[in-house]
Amino acid sequence: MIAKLRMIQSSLVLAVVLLWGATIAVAGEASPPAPYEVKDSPLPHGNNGIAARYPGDAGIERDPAVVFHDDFESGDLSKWTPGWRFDRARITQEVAHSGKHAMQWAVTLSQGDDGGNMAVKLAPGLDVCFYRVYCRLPENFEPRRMHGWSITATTPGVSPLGGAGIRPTGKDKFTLTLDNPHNNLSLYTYYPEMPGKWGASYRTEFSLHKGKWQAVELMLKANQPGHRDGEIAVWLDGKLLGHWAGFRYRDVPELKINMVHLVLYLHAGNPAGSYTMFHDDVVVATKYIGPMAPKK
Ligand SMILES: [Ca+2]
Repeated sequence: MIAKLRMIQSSLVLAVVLLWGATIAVAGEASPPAPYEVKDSPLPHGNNGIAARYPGDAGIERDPAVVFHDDFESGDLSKWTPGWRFDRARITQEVAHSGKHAMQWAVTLSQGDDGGNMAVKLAPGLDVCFYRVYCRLPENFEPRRMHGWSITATTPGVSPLGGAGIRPTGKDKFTLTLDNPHNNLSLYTYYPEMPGKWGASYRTEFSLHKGKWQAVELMLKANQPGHRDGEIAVWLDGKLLGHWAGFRYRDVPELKINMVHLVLYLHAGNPAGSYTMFHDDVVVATKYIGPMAPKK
């Protein structure tokens, strides 16, 4: 009887050792499963978001899912935290998507890259963030040589948009940036399991248009620590252009999305000259926002 018990005991020990071995094998796997495009995405699109309930965005800031709104009708940029080359930011009445005011990046490209950045801090931090911006690109630049706006999660002391080429650890940061290489709207994202050290690009087949107001919406959903269930998505005027899932963005729940950035970054590959990029009707929320609904 005792011998039998000992045998069972040894089998249990062996089973635990094997399980432990399997755990080590998983932790040390050479290439983790890559994120994948979600076909037939269940995400909402079109006029099925928060904005549909607030024609002209009137009162949208009072929706329980909305954490930030700026239509720039205050005539200033006091809701924003100045970032890189903030002196290029202006309030303009030249063109506006809503009301009489919009925000404008006024950039004179001479030597090297140029642009500007301003940000909104989100407190408390979020596990999922939808970020809708109306933008109007200048007629005279090559959109393939620009980077756009971002959603970031950082711990104190970590630069949200700096640190290019540094792989996140799972505890310090993750980011999502709108990008436009080869004139394809793309999502550029930093996460611990990205294949290279420069971030990974998820490309759609769609392009931004010049000289026209367009609603671009980004979604960044953090994973549950221990799971690869983070997601990203992008919409243009309510059309879902791309949705990818399977990201491990973080290993600790306290690393949350805590900033959005309104960025224009122009590469020196554009001809020297003056460029203006207009923004209006910014909304940040925890649910799909969608394009502005017409006023009744
Ligand atoms: Ca406005």
